[in-house]
Amino acid sequence: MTTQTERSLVLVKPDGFKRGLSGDVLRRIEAKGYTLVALSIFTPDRGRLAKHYAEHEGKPFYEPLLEFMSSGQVTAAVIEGERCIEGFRALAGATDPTVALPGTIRGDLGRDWGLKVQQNIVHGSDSPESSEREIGLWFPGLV
Ligand code: IDP
Ligand code: MG
Repeated sequence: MTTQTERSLVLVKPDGFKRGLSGDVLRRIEAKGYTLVALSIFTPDRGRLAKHYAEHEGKPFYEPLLEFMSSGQVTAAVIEGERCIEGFRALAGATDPTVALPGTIRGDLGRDWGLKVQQNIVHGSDSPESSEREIGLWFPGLV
């Protein structure tokens, strides 16, 4: 099977950043063998978050999600490697941290806090199209 090198946009969300988990997430990415292409720390603004999460507009967790994601600093990374989009999603684990398997970022480090939005430590692009769009949004100088 031949595969192409691809890139993915990873965010350590404000919950992960506040808990000092950026290093652990980046360590897992590097230990897996993916390359760090770009790294930045910033507080996401609502305008770009609305674009980032446009697919979720209208869902009950949409407003709480934007509120949560703009509540503090994130560590943003562009990572690279063959099938790294799928590979990072596997490292991250299921969206719901309660059922995310042990061994995954969300399974090892996340839990349900009884809030309107699941705080689950990380974001990772879910397709090559999302990745291109999200990298253009958060790292406009890169593409
Ligand atoms: P993903 O981050 O695993 O790709 P998405 O479905 O894209 O999951 O949802 C984006 C984010 O919105 C999730 O990471 C999580 O923080 C939150 N979220 C998704 N679904 C729910 C839900 O049903 N209840 C509460 N929060 C949710
Ligand atoms: Mg998603």
